[in-house]
Amino acid sequence: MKKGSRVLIGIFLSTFLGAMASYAAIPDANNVREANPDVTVSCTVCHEVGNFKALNEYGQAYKNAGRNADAVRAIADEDSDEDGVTNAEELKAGTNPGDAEDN
Ligand SMILES: [Ca+2]
Ligand SMILES: [Ca+2]
Repeated sequence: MKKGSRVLIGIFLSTFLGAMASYAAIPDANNVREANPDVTVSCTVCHEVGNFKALNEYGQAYKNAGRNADAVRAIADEDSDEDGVTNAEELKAGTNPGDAEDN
C-alpha cells in the first residue's frame, strides 16, 4: 500500500472514530461518570455491541429514568440485564450492566 493511501486511511479512521465518540453521547457517558466517579465508561454500557443505534437494557432504563446523572443513581440498584448483579455493582466491577453474558 502506498504511503498516500495509508495517510488517507489514517485520516478517515481518525475522523470516523472521532465522530463515533461524539455519537456515543459524551454527556451521557459523563452522567454515568458523575454518579460513578471511578468507572470506565464505553459506548457499550448503553448501546448494543455492533449496533450503536440500539440501546441495551441498561441504556433503555437510563433513558426511561430521565437520561441524567440522577437517572444513573435511580437505576443503580436495579439489575437491568437480569444477570444477578446490580447495575452499580457491574459498573464498579467493570462488567457491562446491559449485557447478561458479562457479569
Ligand atoms: Ca446486571
Ligand atoms: Ca451484566
